[in-house]
Amino acid sequence: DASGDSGDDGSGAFGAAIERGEDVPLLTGSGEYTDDISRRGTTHLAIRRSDHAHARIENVDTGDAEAMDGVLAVYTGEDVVESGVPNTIPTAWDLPGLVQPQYRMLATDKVRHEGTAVAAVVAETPHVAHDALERIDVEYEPLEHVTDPVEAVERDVSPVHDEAEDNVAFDFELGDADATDEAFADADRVASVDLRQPRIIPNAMEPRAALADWDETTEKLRLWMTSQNPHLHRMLLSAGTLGLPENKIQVIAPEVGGGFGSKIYHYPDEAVTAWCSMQLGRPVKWQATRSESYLTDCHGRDHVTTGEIALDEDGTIRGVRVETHAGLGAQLSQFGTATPSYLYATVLSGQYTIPAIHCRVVGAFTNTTPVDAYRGAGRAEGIYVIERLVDVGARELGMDSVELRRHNLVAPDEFPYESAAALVYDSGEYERAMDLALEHVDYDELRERQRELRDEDRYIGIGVGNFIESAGLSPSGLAGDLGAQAGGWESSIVRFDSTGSVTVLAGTADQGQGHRTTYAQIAAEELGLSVDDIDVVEGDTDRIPQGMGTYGSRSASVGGGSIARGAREVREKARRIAAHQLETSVDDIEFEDGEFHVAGAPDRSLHIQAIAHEAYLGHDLPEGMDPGLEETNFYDPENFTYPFGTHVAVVEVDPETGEIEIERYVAVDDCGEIINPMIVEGQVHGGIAQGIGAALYEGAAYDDDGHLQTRRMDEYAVPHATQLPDFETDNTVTPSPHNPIGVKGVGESATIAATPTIVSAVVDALEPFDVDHLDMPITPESVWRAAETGGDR
Ligand code: MCN
Repeated sequence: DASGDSGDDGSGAFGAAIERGEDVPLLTGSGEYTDDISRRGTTHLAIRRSDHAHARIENVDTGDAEAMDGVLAVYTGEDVVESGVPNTIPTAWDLPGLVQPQYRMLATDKVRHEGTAVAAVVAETPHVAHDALERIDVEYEPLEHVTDPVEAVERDVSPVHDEAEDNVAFDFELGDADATDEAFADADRVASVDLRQPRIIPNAMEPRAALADWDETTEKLRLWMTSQNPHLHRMLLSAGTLGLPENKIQVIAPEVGGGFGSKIYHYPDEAVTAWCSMQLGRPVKWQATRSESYLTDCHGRDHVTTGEIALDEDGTIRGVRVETHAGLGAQLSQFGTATPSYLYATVLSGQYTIPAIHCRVVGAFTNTTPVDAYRGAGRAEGIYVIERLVDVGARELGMDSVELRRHNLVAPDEFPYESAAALVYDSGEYERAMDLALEHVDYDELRERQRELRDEDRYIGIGVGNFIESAGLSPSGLAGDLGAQAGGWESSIVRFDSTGSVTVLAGTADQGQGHRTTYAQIAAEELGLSVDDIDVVEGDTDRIPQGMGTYGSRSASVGGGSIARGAREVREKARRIAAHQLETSVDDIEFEDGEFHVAGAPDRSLHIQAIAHEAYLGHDLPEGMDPGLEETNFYDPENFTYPFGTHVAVVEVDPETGEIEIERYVAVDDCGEIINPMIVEGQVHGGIAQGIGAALYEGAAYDDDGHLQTRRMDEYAVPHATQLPDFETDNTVTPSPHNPIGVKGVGESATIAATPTIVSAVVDALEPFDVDHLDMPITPESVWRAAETGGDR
């Protein structure tokens, strides 16, 4: 029963590889993105950004810019302060002892990273606005800067914020330190790894954009923007930033060209766009350039870690200890505190039964672009650490890494499994997925081939990556206990109209994931209809009253769960109308393929679409029933979902040239019941590409002056299709018991899995050269050096 426990025969839409309905407008160019939208009298905003990593602002002279033809206004940070708006970019996640410095729309006293917004120009055309930026004269007194999270804390450097003299924003601990120390003392062996997870720059196809239209007569703001969560943006913009009630703000996310996390956050730029419109009473548009995105979209990762694993000779893992310095950048971004703390430390048990875990994370301010969630967010960093530890542990024991993994896997009968890192895993069959992945590559034969090839001085490596993910942060109460300033629920409306068509209005917001297709499949299944009968609407806070948005691979489970529940309520109301009109009791009504019929009398039937018509006529409804056929649903799941799987990579490295070739890539994923296998496969493909990108190509770099060196697409290596192998994908299906449709998320799984899998494969290939670990991105140069020196350089 692909539709979970709904108990009725659906339409077969759930589980079908239906083509994505959204693709035709996207592929033919008729999709409407923020920059495609214009209002009468639209003006254009450009933002002057700091070219210093750290400096005091001595003076901002806007006179020359203001005098330019076509310039309407030039604003500084002082102007925003004087306007009296609250002027705060709030963080949405609190932690014990968190230092929360002021974060304003435009800087007033200091710039704290290259790219800090210092002044705003509004002009009649975008070209004039950009030209005017150069006429703004900003005088700075440069200050000492720091870009590395360890140096920020350990070296005596001038603080990024006066409130945090040692640059420590938080010092977070999870797990039982004493029990972990004991486990290490009692264990036969200890292995460790020092590793870095470099900064990743998200590369959505569409850079961020906003169009704000303040209506002075109604005092209402309409804001079109590249948002993954319009309702959260409405919430954060309202009280904290602009000082407006939520009902005076409409946030609309039209087509959004990718996000990967970067469009979750409440940045200064969109807020400045809105504020400028409120000042001028005219529509204002801001469209980031690609380089501006590189400087200002929140980066991901930036961890420096020491991990240790305690083992017994037989391969039993006794404990794991992790200490990480996490770079937060110059300001606390929305979920920038949650990502390296709870989202990271809680997955350190991976797929394994580990009795003792302790993790400490020092969150450090640095003079860099703020860091926040990037696809895999926290979970990717955590799984990377445990998978590297399992590999170095296997080396230490002289054991095959698959055997070490197998020895410690959480078994199917141990669920729900409470890990020592505080999560309760819902369900899983880890060994089955691992064996399936190993079967695809014929693991034993492959190891044999590896041995033979080494005799010919050829080096293939086999990398295995086991992962879990905690997807869809919930329930809201738990999120609140951990510091979230937002809920973990999702909301939707399922609405029949009088012609029998259905509109699903959902609080999530697609950026390419295919919600219009998969949500239609869920509703069609529950209502016995075709997907063509269903229209899905997202991304408009005036049409969809409430929502939390799309991140953390939550839409299928939390958003889809809400839609399924709403559709079931609608179906039950329709059943009561059917019983009434067919003059029988509700219990005697059966439902199949959209048709309600009297049990044992299939010819006495009414179609749900005909009932919809009756519901809106309201002429003949059961006594006391209100007309209409729609339900609003709020769904707050009782737990996360826990997707899992095993990825296997086979690489060949050439120690002479350092070249790495990926021969095969196999991904076995388990995301519970699958709504649309084609979309799931697409998500896995994209995720693997990003995971490989991190392992082999990507990484933001700062120079000695604190300038971003990788500031354009030709300086930052996003992998090309030609650098990627053919992906071989497969699935196991272990339904989530916490979810009305049995689904688990899939949007981040493959990114989480692919990075450790590839690193594991390259390091495995270099085993004869005594290489235990290589930091990312692993380049031909680093492979060559490692082969030369055994990983010492
Ligand atoms: N799905 C399914 N069956 C399942 C699980 C999911 O058919 N068992 C479908 C869903 O219905 C949805 C898609 O797969 O159409 C992804 O679902 P889900 O895992 O719930 O993730 P979200 O929709 O919440 O998307 C967020 C996730 C994240 S966190 C990042 S980052 C990411 C990702 O999705 N960014 C993306 N995938 C992306 N894909 C594109 N094209 N662009 C991005 O920016």
